Amino acid sequence: MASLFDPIKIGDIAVENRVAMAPLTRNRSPKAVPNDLNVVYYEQRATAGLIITEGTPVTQQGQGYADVPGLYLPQAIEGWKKVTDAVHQRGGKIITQMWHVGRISHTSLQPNGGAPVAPSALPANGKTYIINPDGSGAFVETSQPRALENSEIAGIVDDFRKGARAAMEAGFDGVEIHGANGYLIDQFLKTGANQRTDEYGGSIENRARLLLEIVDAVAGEIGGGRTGLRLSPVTPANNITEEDPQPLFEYVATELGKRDLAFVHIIEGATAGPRDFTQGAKQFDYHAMKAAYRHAGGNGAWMVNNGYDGESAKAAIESGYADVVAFGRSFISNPDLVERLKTGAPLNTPDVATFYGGGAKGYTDYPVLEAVAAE
Ligand code: 8OZ
Repeated sequence: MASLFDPIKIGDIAVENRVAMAPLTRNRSPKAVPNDLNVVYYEQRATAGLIITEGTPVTQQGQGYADVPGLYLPQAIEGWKKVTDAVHQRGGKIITQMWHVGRISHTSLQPNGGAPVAPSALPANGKTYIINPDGSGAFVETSQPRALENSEIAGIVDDFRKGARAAMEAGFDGVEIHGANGYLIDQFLKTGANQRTDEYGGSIENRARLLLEIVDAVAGEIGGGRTGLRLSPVTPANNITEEDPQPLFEYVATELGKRDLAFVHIIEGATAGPRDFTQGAKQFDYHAMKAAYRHAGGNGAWMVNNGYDGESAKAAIESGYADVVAFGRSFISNPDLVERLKTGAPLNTPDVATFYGGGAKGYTDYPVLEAVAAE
């Protein structure tokens, strides 16, 4: 029986244990460039089997929030090199989450102050985070998006391919494609945001086309063994809705299963909310989705996320359901989460007020066990 603390190969990436650090937006990289404080933060968490970085937009058009680090500026690649070096020095593995927010953006963040892009010109009725001209931060309504022209879509696929190449230059062990949480790829997947009448809208096959084109472009560029993706079949995050998620995600799982990928990462339920949240007429069946993936030949790691604790994570691994469990909020407040889960030590409580934006406070100042013991 596998244990949460056993090594595993996630595609081509050999990791020390099955505890992953989930992607976490922290808004501490002004000008989209990772800095020395970000290096300290990731280095502190290098005992995770696998670190998945915060979402990193592949283009400025893919930016939806102030002060998130990107993958599209040469300075950002230099900044990320320091991060990946520090994590590798401590024996960790780190991949980056490649992101395009689609309609979850604001004109002030877009190239030339333009409208954010989306499958259809439907506003999200959600909020994003910007920096005011006076330097203060604010949560504001997302801007009215415009529908992407059919002729623009190949360029977006290519942006992800280039992002994957940039990630390799920056020293990452691989990438996670962000297909979750109501951002661009999820907007294409789901009926609540996609009313297109071309080959990217309508049928399940059409709505999944952008995702699969991106997966193929990225895997073609850097290898499937370094390519994973994140999906959230039923989340309401960023006002995304889907009336019938089960057949959609079983189709996606089947198509992914035909490809050689490192992992599939599933957010179960509402992102950072109830695990039993669902959309559609019936409770979503994650086991059926996984079975569709394996049945189609998929042999990537099955990574699960959302509200796991040590006990439920161990149960998910030991039952054979999950290969890797990703922890988000508990990694914010416990840099040495793996050690704490192993020893049953208590966890520090995360401070919600310092999740987004700011400096070292609530970012790099959470205590580790040794420091607690030495006090
Ligand atoms: C919280 C705040 C801003 C962005 C996601 C990238 O939900 C995010 C995100 C989370 O995937």
